[in-house]
Amino acid sequence: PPVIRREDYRAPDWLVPEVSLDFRLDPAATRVLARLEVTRNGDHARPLRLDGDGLVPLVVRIDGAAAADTWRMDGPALVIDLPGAAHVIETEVEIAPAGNTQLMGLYASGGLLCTQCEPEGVRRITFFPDRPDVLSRYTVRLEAGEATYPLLLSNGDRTDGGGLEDGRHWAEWRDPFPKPTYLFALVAGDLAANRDSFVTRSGREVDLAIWVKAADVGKTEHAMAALKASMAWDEQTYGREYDLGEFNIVAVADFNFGAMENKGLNIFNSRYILADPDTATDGDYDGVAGVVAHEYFHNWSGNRVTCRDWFQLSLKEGFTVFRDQQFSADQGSAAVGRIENVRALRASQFPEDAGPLAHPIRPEAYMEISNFYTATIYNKGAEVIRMLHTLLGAQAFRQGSDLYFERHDGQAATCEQFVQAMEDASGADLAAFRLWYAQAGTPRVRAAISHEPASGQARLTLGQSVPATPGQPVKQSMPLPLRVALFGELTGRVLAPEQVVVLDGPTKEVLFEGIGERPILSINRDFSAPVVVETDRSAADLAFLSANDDDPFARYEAMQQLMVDTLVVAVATGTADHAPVVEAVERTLTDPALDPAFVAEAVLLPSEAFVGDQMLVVDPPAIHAAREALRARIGTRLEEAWRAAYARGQADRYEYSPQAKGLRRLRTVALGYLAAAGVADAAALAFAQFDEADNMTDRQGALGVLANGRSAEREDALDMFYERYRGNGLVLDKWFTTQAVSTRDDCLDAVERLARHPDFTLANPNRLRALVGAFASNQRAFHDASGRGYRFLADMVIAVDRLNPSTAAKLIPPLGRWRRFDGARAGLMKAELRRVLEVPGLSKDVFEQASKSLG
Ligand code: DPP
Ligand code: ZN
Repeated sequence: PPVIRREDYRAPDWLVPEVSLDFRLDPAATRVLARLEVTRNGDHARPLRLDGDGLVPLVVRIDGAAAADTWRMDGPALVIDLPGAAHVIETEVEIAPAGNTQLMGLYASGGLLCTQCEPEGVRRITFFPDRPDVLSRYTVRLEAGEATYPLLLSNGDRTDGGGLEDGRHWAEWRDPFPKPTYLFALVAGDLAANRDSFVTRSGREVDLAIWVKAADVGKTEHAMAALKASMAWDEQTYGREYDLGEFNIVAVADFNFGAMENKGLNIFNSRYILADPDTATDGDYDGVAGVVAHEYFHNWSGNRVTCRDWFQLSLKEGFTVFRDQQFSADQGSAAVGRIENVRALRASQFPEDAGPLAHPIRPEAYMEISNFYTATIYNKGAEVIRMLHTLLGAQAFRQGSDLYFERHDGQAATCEQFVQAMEDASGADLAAFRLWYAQAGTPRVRAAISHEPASGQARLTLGQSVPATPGQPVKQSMPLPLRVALFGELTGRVLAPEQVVVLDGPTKEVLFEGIGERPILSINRDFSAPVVVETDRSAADLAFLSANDDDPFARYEAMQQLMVDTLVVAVATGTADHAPVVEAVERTLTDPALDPAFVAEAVLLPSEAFVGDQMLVVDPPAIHAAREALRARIGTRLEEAWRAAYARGQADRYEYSPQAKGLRRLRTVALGYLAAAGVADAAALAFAQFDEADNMTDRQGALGVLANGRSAEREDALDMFYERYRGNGLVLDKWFTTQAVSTRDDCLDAVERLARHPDFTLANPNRLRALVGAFASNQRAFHDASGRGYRFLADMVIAVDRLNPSTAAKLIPPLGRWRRFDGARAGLMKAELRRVLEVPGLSKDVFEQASKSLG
């Protein structure tokens, strides 16, 4: 497949300022009539090229006349030779949404017809210049059978509609804001709404509606509250107001992404809309609020200002993830939110940055853009924006964002223009900062502190290196904003209050005066730079920080480092001193001043995968054994404290509040440690929690603990859970995932069996991720020495690729980590990648990921 390069960007030859689309909707055969007003862009003689994917033109008219000899097909595209500067082009095609298993373009899901057009879905619906820098005003007419499709939605505001003969009806929608193809959307179906309204700060009333199946309307309250909170927050924090009379959200069960920010008509994966206490965990509630906010914020960062080309994807995604993270921090616990952000970054972005698929947040080349909706573009992209916020300060950052929106409203912009606006508004020199857009790889920072008691001087020595990544063997130093503070070992006092040190060369020294006692270094506080920090801090220093640092993230981080150091030693030598970890956990667990939500995160051991990431050669069974041994030790030694935390988390009645959430979280963490300790009543406690729960957080938490064990209660609970929720796809996903992430020896057998379960399907991306994606994250089971885990994943990739290439390709990265494993495992992993590549008719999505992964 051809490689598309950023340096080859050329402005579009033709623009389409106005478009009318007329849909005669039918699942088997939908007619799409398009009327494009096209204008030549610049002085050239090139023809009009309309992208298509699997489309056959039934009619092509130019300025109202059939013109058979002026157009031709060039592969999937329709090419028309045109004189002059402006024309009207009409085309007609027929498509079959019911047969669209890619879930890209117009497709059917659970009796609905809906669209997903980002990044290149419109070319599967109609002939069009399907690129983000062609902005058009859309008028959309929808026509369908009224009984099956009483609801007809598109972007913008509804302008007209009515009944027709033969039980059909129609609606017309007009979106006054020019937008690229990827933001086009329509929905037809039989849905009910949770309706509300929002008055913007300038006094305009906006009609809000969240459309779901009638039986699910009761599960939309949390999403609606999040939507209204997001609308108010964006006015207050960024001065951004909503701009249409309506805002519609639709939930669908089959969806490739989490959600989609189509102008005025957001379409969501139902897992990020539906939530009630019986079916959604506290984590699910957070996911709903975060994604509702994310998509809403795109109305400015993405829609009003969009991307010039797909290499600029992080322009909208990095900025919008940063915005949704800020929002969530303001709504709930900022400390726990930051811990979760960093944990997600380390779980998915760091491995990506260290492997064969590493790319800068603004990539240079791709075969298939769907492969670049990555943790790097999204999560590292957000960290880059966060560093700008740190470097410039909140006020200058806001001035920069105001200038960016003011300059580029209605345009398709670039990452460079964003940085330029930040630079112009703040006066800061961001020349070196631009490297963050160009260089891949996670920088490593070495930090050491020395102290001279006589002079009262402390010297912080910093060094950085940026590892080589594919296509980038040599790297320049990047500006790394590191929040630093010093604490006194003896007094526990702050010796040097927090300051931002910018490490902008290979090395740097920072001198601190008046340091009367040995200082302990607290660095990269609040995770101010997305880097790996290496220090020679002792277990005692880390334990000190885990108990005394005044930055909650740094406190969490010190504990994690202590745990990681202990586990790495245990894996390397077969034994380690558990005492410092046990003592640090005890101190945190029994500190009454700490928020239980924070405690629950701080006392969790790092994942097996994260421990593996610290090692030259990953040894999955040894890591598993070392981690389980440490878990058991923490459980046994602190049994009384875990029992106390467990009892404290027992609520009379479910409540949704930050306090109640924190206690629930800590309760299940405590249950996990009691089970790890092997206390006699662990299974009975877990089963009672499972059985008596009045909320999904407690129920799934207990099920997860049981699923790791060998009790009779385990099978009972899994059966009961299945019987109770078999009709609810989102909850059934949890049943699959719980078994796929189990720490039991027979997990792989169970996963292979579950793949043959009647409720397993390749057609639904959520179900696929629930079983196959979750399993691939289970380091020990996936990396079973037999290679069966690899074969299972490759079989899934091959099977899914026939239906849904973009989703199949997302399963490949775990196989690409072969360089990190021993020769036998690496050989088995590579063999599976080769087997995938030999499949005839492979999609370019899977080809790109598998061939790059083989390296
Ligand atoms: N643009 C979507 C989102 O990240 C993904 N398709 O919100
Ligand atoms: Zn997004």
